[in-house]
Order: sequence, then structure tokens, then C-alpha cells
Amino acid sequence: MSSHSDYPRFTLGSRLTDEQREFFRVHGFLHFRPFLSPEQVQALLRASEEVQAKWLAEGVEKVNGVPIKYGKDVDGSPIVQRFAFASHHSPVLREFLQDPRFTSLFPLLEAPGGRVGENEKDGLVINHYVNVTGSEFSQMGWHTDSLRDVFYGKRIGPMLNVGVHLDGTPATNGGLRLLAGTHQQPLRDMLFRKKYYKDVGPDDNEIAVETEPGDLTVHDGRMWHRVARSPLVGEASRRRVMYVPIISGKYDPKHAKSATPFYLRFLHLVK
Ligand SMILES: O=C(O)CCC(=O)C(=O)O
Ligand SMILES: [Fe+2]
Repeated sequence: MSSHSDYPRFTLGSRLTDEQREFFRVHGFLHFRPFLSPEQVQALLRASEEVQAKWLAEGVEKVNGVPIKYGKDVDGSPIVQRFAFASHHSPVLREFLQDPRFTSLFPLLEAPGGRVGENEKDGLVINHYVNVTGSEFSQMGWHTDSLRDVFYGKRIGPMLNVGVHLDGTPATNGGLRLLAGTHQQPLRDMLFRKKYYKDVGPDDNEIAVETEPGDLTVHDGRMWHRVARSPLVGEASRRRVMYVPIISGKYDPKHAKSATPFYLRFLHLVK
């Protein structure tokens, strides 16, 4: 168990630097600090709480075919623990996705015509982890985000997953773990290096991503990663992070009648 956090934190400007592009090419991820001010973080948290209140009141089970995961907070109150397409239900979140700095990440796709996938995949996802009795979401086993393409019988399209971290999470409080460099692996390793979502244990080579509130990370969709459960319980274990895909290729929006994707049948394994 030798995870480490010994990697550079960068600053995101209107253009990526050569150093940033080279780091991403080799390692498959980048970590930018700071991306958002404390006020912006608070505004995004408030916006997610408004969407949550609405979905709880309406008993929303799926959005565009993607199941919404509910659980209990430290005080026993019901919360949304995994949102999908959150920006479709919040002007504040929709506006946030217009931040021009997302555009500066498009060259990492190495493909023409990048876009923020607000209406595709699972749209803007918000993950809310808390380690407490009644919580349905405190960790996520090993996976790659690009497996979804394989299930659809598609060629694996270029995809970046951009994380906007709303809580500060030192490695001692669980959080994101990456196997750097695995974005360049053969397909066999993308399929079989770990048991998808079932393997939850540490890897000798994993990198622990340590965040401050307002940090931004980006990882290649083909890279193996997991979310480690916090060894802490209650309030101290809380971790909220938003993800939005950056993709290229044919526009493939989801809509109210979209079928539930096969890969989301794994969602019950995530607890
Ligand atoms: O919560 C995180 O940092 C990662 C979540 C994740 O890997 C996913 O939702 O696919
Ligand atoms: Fe993921």
C-alpha cells in the first residue's frame, strides 16, 4: 500500500502550456489549482442542493435514462448521492459549464471538434460521498470511463473526464486514486487489468489525488481509477465532486426517452 501524491499541480490559463500537454500525454491526467474561488464553490454547492430538493420532492428516479442514486446524510436526512445531467435542472450549473477555460482543455483530446458533453453520456454528474450508516455511496471500485463505449460496440472515442472538486480531500480521507499511464494500455488491459467496480483495494502504483476545494482535474477516459473510502466517518468523510465529459465526434445527445445504459447496471455495486 504505497500510494503517493508526488505529482505537479498546475494553473489553468486560456491555453495549455507545452509542459501541461506533455505531462498529460505521458501520465493521462492533470491537476489544476485553484480553478474556482471559495465563493464559486459555495454557489455550486447551493445550486446542487436546490436540484436535490427538487428531485427529492418529485421522487425523480432517472434523468434521461440514467438512474439517480439516493442515500442518507450524517443526520439521517435523505440526499442525492449521484446526480446525472444536473445542469439541465439548474441555471447556475448550466452557466458554469460555459466557463471558457473548459475550452482550453479540448486540445488534450487529440481530435478535432471538442465540446463539453452537457447533453451526452451522463451529462454533468455530481458525486456526494459520505461514510455513515445509511449512506449508499462511500467509494467506487476500479474502472475506466471508456468501458461504456465498448458496451455500445463503438470504437473507443476520445474522452476526457473533468472533475471539479468542491471539498478538500487529503489522501488520508480517501478520494480519487489513479493508475497513471494506463490511458495508453492495450485494449486487453483496459478490459481485464482489474475486475470492474468489484476490485476496491489499493494498488501499489496508484497515485492519490489530494484536492483543495475549487481544484480541477482532468483524466483520460481510458485510464484506470477508483475512489477510496474515507477511513473517517461522519462529517469529516464528506466529499463532493462534479464531473463533466469533454468529447468529440458525432453529437449523441440523451433525452427523456433514452434507455438505461447497460454499464449503469453496475451502479448497485457502488456503495
Ligand atoms: O469521484 C470521483 O472523483 C471519481 C468518480 C468516477 O470515477 C466516476 O463517476 O466515474
Ligand atoms: Fe470514473
